[in-house]
Amino acid sequence: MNIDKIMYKYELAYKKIKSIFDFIYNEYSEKNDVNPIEHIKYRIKKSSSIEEKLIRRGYPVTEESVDKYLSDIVGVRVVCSFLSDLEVIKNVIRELEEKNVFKIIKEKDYISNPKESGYSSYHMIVSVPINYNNEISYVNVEIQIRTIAMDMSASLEHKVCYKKQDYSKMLQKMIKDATEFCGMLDKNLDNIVSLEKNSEINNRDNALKVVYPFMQGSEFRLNRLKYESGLKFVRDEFLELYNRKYISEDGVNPIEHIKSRIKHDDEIVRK
Ligand code: 0O2
Repeated sequence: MNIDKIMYKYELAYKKIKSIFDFIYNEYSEKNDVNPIEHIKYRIKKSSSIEEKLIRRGYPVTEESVDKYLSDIVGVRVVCSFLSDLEVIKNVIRELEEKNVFKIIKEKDYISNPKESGYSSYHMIVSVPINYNNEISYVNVEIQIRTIAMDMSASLEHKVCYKKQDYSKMLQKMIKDATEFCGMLDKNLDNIVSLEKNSEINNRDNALKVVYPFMQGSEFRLNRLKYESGLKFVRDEFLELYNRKYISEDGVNPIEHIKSRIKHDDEIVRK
């Protein structure tokens, strides 16, 4: 199978979906709304994982099979703080469908119906239009939506158990317990968050708001370019090298994911 032949199309879909979700994330951050998104992770499946998945599912290892059977060559993982935020994100995705940005073709609710492993997450497969060879083509993209707590247990489970036949019963139980604990944590957090939201509504008129007088009419604008290039340097040069070194030495990457940010102007002034 010559995977490179078909990857270009997936790279276009990757760029498109990334720009859509980066835009959503930035909109929430810039409006200084409470951002329902904690972080977003994007990935294109490696060719070794594509082959492994076709074999695992019993499909022929051909270029046609990739398009026909795999919907998660391009993946987006939206990690939210609380359960209620997941609904916000699902609605944003539905609104995008109404605006014909893409089409939702499948939804899988592993939160109401967790997998045997305890895996919880909400999956939406969307069909994204791209301009490929001067024609409109459609590429399926898998969007996984989950809370921080779900992400923690799923990431651990993925690292030590998922797709491994030989993990011990004890480890399996530990991971299941952790998953159950995370589920409980989400429910409790959700109760607290909704109580706080209600009391916020009741107290809206006489709410005790922290007002920073020095911020009023602040014209402060950070020269972001300088910081963006510093951040890009650290990410691209240093961390890429670091990752490559570890991955090539023993095939195991000690880093699960990397998060970076540049402080917003109002936060800088407040601080
Ligand atoms: P990887 O290594 O994460 O890329 P189907 O729709 O059933 O034909 P598909 O696409 O396998 O086929 O759907 P499913 O089962 O929803 O799995 C999609 C992805 O969800 C998986 O991709 C995993 O990323 C994640 N996932 C599914 N089940 C589990 C689980 O039990 N534990 C963990 N941690 N993650 C899970 P891949 O390609 O299998 O793996």
